[in-house]
Amino acid sequence: MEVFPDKLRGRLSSSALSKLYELRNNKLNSFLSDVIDLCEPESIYLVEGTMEDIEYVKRRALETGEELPLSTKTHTIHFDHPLDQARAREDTFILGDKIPFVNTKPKEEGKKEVLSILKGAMKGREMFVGFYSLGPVSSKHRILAIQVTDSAYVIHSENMLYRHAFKEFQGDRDFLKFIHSVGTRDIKKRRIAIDLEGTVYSVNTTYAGNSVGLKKLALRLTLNKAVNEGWLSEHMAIIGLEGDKGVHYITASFPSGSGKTNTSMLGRLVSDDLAFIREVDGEARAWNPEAGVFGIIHGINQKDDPIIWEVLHSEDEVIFSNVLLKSDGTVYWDGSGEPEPEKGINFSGEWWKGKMDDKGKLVPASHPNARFTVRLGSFRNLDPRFDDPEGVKIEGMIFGVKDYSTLIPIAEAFNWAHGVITMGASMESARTSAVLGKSDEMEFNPMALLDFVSVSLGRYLENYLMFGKKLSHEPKIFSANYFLKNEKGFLNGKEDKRVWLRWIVERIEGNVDGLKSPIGIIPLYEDLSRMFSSVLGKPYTRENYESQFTIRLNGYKQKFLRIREIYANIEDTPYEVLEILDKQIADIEYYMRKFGDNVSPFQL
Ligand code: OXD
Ligand code: MN
Repeated sequence: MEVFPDKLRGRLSSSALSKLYELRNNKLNSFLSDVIDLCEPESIYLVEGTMEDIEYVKRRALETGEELPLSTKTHTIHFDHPLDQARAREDTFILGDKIPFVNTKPKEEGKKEVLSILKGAMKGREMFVGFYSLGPVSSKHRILAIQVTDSAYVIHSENMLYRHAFKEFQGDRDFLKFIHSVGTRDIKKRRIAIDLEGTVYSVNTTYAGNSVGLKKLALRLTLNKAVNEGWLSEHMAIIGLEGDKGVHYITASFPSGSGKTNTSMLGRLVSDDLAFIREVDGEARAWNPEAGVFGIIHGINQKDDPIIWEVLHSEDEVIFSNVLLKSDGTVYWDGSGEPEPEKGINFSGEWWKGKMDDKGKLVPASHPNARFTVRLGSFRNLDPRFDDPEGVKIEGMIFGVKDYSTLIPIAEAFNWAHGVITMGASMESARTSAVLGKSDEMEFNPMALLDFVSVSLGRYLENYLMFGKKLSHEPKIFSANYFLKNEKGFLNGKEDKRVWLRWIVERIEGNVDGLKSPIGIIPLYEDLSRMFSSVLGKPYTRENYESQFTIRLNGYKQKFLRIREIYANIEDTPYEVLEILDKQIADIEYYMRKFGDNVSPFQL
């Protein structure tokens, strides 16, 4: 028996109603009628993804004042509440039993609370319903998702960041569900509640990392699904690197704000933030669940980020968020290399140079976590295969951190398990501005995913180790750190990462040997010297090499002891994890007995 709820009739246009009717998706209809009962919107707009829909949403975002027009007609600016400028860790929780390192709330209690805040939240408001696919629409691995929101800015962002897939909802298809309301913007009542059965509720927030369901909220659901089904749903960019023998795809996992977006611009862009990785015929294949970029804008300048700069200055559609709006209708952000204006409007309201907040701290012109939202199609380095339903074959994986004191710039793991555990699972990185709170504190952040794990780390790593066992072509695993310092300051220039990527490609193509060290395989001086010259046209001295690749054995040892302690205290950590860490520590200690606290690469 078909149920076509009456509730839908009064609130939808007749053409939207008949389209919904034609889908004959009872799960969808009953979901929508439940949301109507809960949020009580005045009207509903279905976003199928037609030109008309796209234009309508953009217009509504301006009419509601959620976005303001800029002098370039295709650009807009959006501001989030001053206390809602980043991901709200404390207000985001998985509904369910306690899991170490994961913010959880008992299911009944957490759900009751968020539902009570959402009750009637859309009264007098328009509700948008968007239909999307995570991953290429024609891929058999794509995941369908629905966003319901009363924010035109949120649905506008979804339209730019994800693939429309209305027709795919035909029949009783399953889908992930995201329910968002701007609410009353009362930060004390901000809640992001994640029900791993497939629904996320978000209210009293607009910052996209908390409100745009398909991005970081979906990641919690797909990660859980991946662990249950034996694949990987990761916080990783996907990049194609051109070698002498063709294009090789790698993934890159970096905590936000430590070089991921920038790294993805150095090759062919497939994804800048997220990856689904599955085993197919013994290969690791990857897809980008997204179709756009929600990137940090702070520090983006013409010299270091020419491709992003070009996109932000093109006629293509851009939503800027939390940057400074100037009186001429253009925008400014810190680190752009342009002169700081005297005044403007920013996330704190009216802004002038020297403005202090109520704690007596200078208010920056643009927020350190200010962002841009653009479509992938705007990037001239977009890989032609970014939408390939078969995905791309992954031959390398980078785990990168922002570490001022210990990790060398680049190293290769001995094998999958060594890389997964000592590089991925052992990541510690300086805290990012993408999260509310203090930045620059060192934080344990395995696979740059700690904020997004929705299962216990033990199960998560067990799945990773099992995944490796299914592969007959294991990707090589690398650790990277662009931020190493000594007493004189940073040891590498911003552009040096091009050389590390070149080394990775040459390792994949089997062109270069490496030097065995206790923590992995490291580059040989001669190879780097050749690459600095061919890639950057720069000399590379033996002193440069020695300062960058001296292995700070004691630093590494202390780090692995900290990591071992963490995993030893997690009940379901696979035994193999501790075994690998113990062996790693023992190997370092062996070198320490021979060389002391540091070993120069010339001694290896
Ligand atoms: C992001 C993040 O927005 O990781 O990508 O914070
Ligand atoms: Mn991210």
